[in-house]
Amino acid sequence: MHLQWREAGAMGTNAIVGGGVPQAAGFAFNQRRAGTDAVTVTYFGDGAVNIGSVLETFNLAAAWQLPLCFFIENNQYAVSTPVSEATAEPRLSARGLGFNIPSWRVDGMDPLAVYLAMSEALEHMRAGNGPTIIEADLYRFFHQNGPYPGSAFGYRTKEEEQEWRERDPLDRLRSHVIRRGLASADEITGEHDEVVKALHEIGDSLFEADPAAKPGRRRIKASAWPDPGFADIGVRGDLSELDGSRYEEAGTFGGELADRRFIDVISDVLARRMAADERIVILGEDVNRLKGGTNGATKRPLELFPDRVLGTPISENAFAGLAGGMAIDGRGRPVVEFMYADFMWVAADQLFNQIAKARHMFGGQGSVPFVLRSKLAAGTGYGSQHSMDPAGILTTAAGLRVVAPSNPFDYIGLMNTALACEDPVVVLEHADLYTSTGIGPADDLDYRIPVGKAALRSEGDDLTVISYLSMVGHCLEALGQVPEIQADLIDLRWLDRASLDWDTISRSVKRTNKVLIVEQGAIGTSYGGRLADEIQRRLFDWLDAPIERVTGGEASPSISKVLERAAIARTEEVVTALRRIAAY
Ligand SMILES: Cc1ncc(C[n+]2csc(CCOP(=O)(O)OP(=O)(O)O)c2C)c(N)n1
Ligand SMILES: [Mg+2]
Repeated sequence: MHLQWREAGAMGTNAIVGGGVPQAAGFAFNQRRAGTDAVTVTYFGDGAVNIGSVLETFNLAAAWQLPLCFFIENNQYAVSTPVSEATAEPRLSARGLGFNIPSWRVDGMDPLAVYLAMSEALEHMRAGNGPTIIEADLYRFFHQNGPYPGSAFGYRTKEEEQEWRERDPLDRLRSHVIRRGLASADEITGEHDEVVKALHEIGDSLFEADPAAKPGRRRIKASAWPDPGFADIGVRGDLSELDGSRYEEAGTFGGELADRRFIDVISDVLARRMAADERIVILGEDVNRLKGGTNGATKRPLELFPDRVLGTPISENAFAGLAGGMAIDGRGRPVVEFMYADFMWVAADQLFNQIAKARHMFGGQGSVPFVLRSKLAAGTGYGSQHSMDPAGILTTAAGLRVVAPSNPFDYIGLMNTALACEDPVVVLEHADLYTSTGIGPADDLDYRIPVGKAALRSEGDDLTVISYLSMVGHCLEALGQVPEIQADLIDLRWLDRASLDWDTISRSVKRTNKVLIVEQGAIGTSYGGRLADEIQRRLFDWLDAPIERVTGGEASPSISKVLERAAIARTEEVVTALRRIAAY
């Protein structure tokens, strides 16, 4: 598990059953886009055939005709569960029919049969005809892990194991080779001994006799253990890729400013980056239709680069994973759109277990230049499964950077930074902001805003208000309505733990000695709780009052306008909190 050897083309083994399969589609996508005849082969078990990641990727790879071979190692069991108990269609290769994927079923104990099947599959994929499935019927002689046979656990018989033993593929290949005169028995034995010797040498370099245990027991040498200081190495990059950036802030910007519509700015900056970086590809549901997706965010990209704006089937886990694969491979720089933030739960494995962990899990050597644009739609009447603020959940993942632009000027700079960063970055967008206008550059689409830099939107000594995204505007409105409070308003911009701007927060809190954290969404998935915890830990001596918070209610918003309004926070809730603090 978690092994990667890029030089050998081994892109990473996975501890989530089926979890690597969507990424394989991303590798195949890059191979085809690079104009090579290389293909990707993803190996997984009979148990993995039933998980959504695999089935979604069957569909996506076939729809997009990717050169991807799904290689099913049907060893008859998933841990102790036999295939016949896990599915009503135990002919696993027959799954291909439902997705229009040509499939082969071979005797996996016969290396030549596997070779022939793979040769035919390769021909199919290299001819540009899309993915293939190979099901190899085979066996593991041992239990799923450890040194004992499966029969020792009672889920199969010794007789069954013996029958498969008699078809051992190594013995079988050996007898074929001898029969055909390709090598003598002695030569093969010599080769075999060579391999065993090499394995012993490797073992000896890692193990030594354990003086405290029974004779023959060995232990790992002290020198083979990693330094404990390595535990967090590689969680994210060092941002050196951003060296030499031209950073701008609206207040000091030398170019021409104009009133810009938020949604136009999204569309313009994406198109601008696509013109500059050929690796950038946009993917998501309907992004290639409706003149720029459901909100118009992909309008310019679609006009200028229609081949690089890809509408996906509805399969967040598969297309997020495919994009993760593109990024891990590095020849692609995907921008994924989630139509609604709530769908991150549907793609949770790819987002949290795969994309967010990949840099660290594979030893910190690779990068994952992946951008996810995710829309928050609280207030649009779409109800409890379309209205979440995902900031609190996304920022639990150490490997994700999370950015929340509150105005057009910042959106351009922050998206440019996200698209230059080698870490995965989630860019939050709020539907309320799409149709709003604000200050932005008249034509400059190339500046960046630094990682970890918040912005002060108003200044005052009474209170520090901390917020992000559309709630920044609501806070400004609220402060206008409560003139008895003069507050610093910090627009965090960068929300993930590693990118929080503690300089700005500390400077303010040391002056005001009071904090109000404002967010819109439900209390359970809230972002502010953890921020409050960190603030009281770092700044306890400067606080004169408990940290106050504005959040939505307990439930996710309902569709009814009245109930939705009651469930979320907007200007009025901030006003109430400010008045409470003023009276304190
Ligand atoms: C999503 C997920 N569920 C459960 C597990 C625990 N688990 C690890 S291996 C395994 C069985 C996998 O069976 P199969 O796909 O047939 O692969 P095999 O080990 O037989 O090659 C299970 C249930 C896991 N790692 N990931
Ligand atoms: Mg299996």
